[in-house]
Amino acid sequence: MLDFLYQSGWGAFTIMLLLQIPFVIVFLSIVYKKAFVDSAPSATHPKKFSRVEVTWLAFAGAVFLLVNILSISYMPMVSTAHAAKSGQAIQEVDVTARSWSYDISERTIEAGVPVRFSAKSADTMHSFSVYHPDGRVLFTMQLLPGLKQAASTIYTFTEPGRYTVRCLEYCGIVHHGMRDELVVVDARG
Ligand SMILES: [Cu+2]
Repeated sequence: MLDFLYQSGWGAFTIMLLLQIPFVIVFLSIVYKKAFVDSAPSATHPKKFSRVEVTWLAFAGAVFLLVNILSISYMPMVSTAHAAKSGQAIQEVDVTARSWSYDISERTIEAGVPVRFSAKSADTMHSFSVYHPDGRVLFTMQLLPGLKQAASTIYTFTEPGRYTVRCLEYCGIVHHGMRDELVVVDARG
């Protein structure tokens, strides 16, 4: 069930639809109420904050903070800084994107070894986006043309497999065909 949700376009579409249903229900019920049940202006007291509102606001604020704090280490710049500081050997991979293919200096990568992807674009805006074999996007780098310094990120693959590379910035008529592959191999094997 969960596999279906993130491995197919229909899964993403279903989730999007489900997320929107509560909003649509609330919206339509308010429209209905103000049109047919009670069309007078709403009686609000801007200076009074009810207990329910304060509780709700505190709850939403706490969830917001918690989610942000817990996910900090997953942010690419933070995990990149950690990997760079760890002193571990880093595998270097250079990427040049052009319409509509990639030059990748090394497509075979060892699992468990941090890889620094240094990527640039030779012509127009592209991206270097890496997908897990099960279809999840692991990270994406936006590649702007004309920059002196390559964009770079460090990522450590943990599972062997075939990882698809795709461009996620619309870059012209064969944008959909702009894909490549990285093969992650078990370091011991
Ligand atoms: Cu593209």
